[in-house]
This record gives sequence, structure tokens and C-alpha cells, in this order.
Amino acid sequence: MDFTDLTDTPRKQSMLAGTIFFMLIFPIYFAIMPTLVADEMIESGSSGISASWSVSFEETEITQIESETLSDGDTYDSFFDIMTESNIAYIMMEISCMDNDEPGPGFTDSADAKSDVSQVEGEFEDQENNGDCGMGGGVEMIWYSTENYTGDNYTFEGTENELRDTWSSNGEGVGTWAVTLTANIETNPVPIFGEVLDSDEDYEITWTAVTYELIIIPLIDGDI
Ligand SMILES: [Ca+2]
Ligand SMILES: [Ca+2]
Repeated sequence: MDFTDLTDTPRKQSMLAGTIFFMLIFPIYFAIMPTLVADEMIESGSSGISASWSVSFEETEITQIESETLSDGDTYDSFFDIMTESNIAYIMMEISCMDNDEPGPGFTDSADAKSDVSQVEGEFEDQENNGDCGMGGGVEMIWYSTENYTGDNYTFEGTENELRDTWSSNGEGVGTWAVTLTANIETNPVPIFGEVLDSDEDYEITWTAVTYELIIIPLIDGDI
């Protein structure tokens, strides 16, 4: 049988055309189908249909860094304004300092820090902490706007609503974060060569807000 046997009548011609049509259209149909199903699941998910989801987080950091040189007993108020539409994972405040003004160990300066969360939306506890300005010293404070946030990817079984309720900061953490830093300068009370070796310290205050967008993708069987 050659090609003319398939095309020698109008009926055979139309059958061939139909066959070729389906040969072309079926692969396209099956290639598109999972996407259509996935889109449908995203839409129906909001009505509470349980599914398997790949969950990940696209993070953005907002940072603010200030450097201050303070003498003994000096205080410095630092403010961090956060206005964002995104979910907030957590807010972190770090004070770092490295006292190398005297030779040898001892007489290490330190930092006292006290927060003020009264101008922030949500229920946050104030923190008070101190740390020395030696190796690995300083002060760190952290507040979670989203409970149990780690930013790790995982697979979730349940509804889209449950997912979105879990990963939302509901506007908590927006506002003005504040911390007061008090400098403690220590130096040898018996000056060597008649001069005070250490009279101040350089402190660096770093605020970081980690915000995120929730990325959820329904998993089709065999896709996991
Ligand atoms: Ca010192
Ligand atoms: Ca110092």
C-alpha cells in the first residue's frame, strides 16, 4: 500500500486528515492537561479542598545599620521603621562592638540594651539584655511576627486556607521598633604613663526585618 491508496477517494482523504489531526492534538492535550488541573486546584483550594502542596518562601531582607561612638554611661536611642504589605517573618536587632583599646585581657567594655515595642502592631514582649565587647560578644534580640518561622521548604497535606492561615503575620510587626543602648566603658583605674587608655567604644547597631511571600504549588500524583 502506498500513499495514493490512502488518498484515492475523498472519504479516505478526510479520514487521513482526521488521523493526522488527532496525532498532533493528543500530545498537546496531554501536555496541557496537568497545568489545567493544577490551575483548577489552586482555585478550588480556596474553597477548602484538601491537597498536597509544595511550600516555600521567597524572602526579602530590610536592614538598617548605624554606627555610634559612645562614652561611659552615654545612651543612644535607635529606631527602625517597618512599613510593608508583605508578611514579616521576624525582626532582629544586633549590637556589635570590639573593645581593643587596652592591651591584653580585662577591662572589656560592654553594652546594655533595652527595647521598646510600644509603637509596634501586635503582641510583642520587651527585651533587656547586655553583652560584652569581647570576641563574639554584643547583644542580640529577636521577635517573631510569624510563629515558628524557619523559611524551610516542605510538603503540606491539607487545604490552601490552612496553609495561608499558618503562614501569615497578619500585619504584626509593622510600626517603629526601638532600642536604647547604654555604653559601659571599663579601663584600668591605674593609668599607665599617666593617661586613660580607654574612654569610649564604637557600637554598631543592625536591624533586620525578614519579610516573605508564600509560594505554594499543588503537587500532582507522581510529582512529589
Ligand atoms: Ca575597655
Ligand atoms: Ca573601648
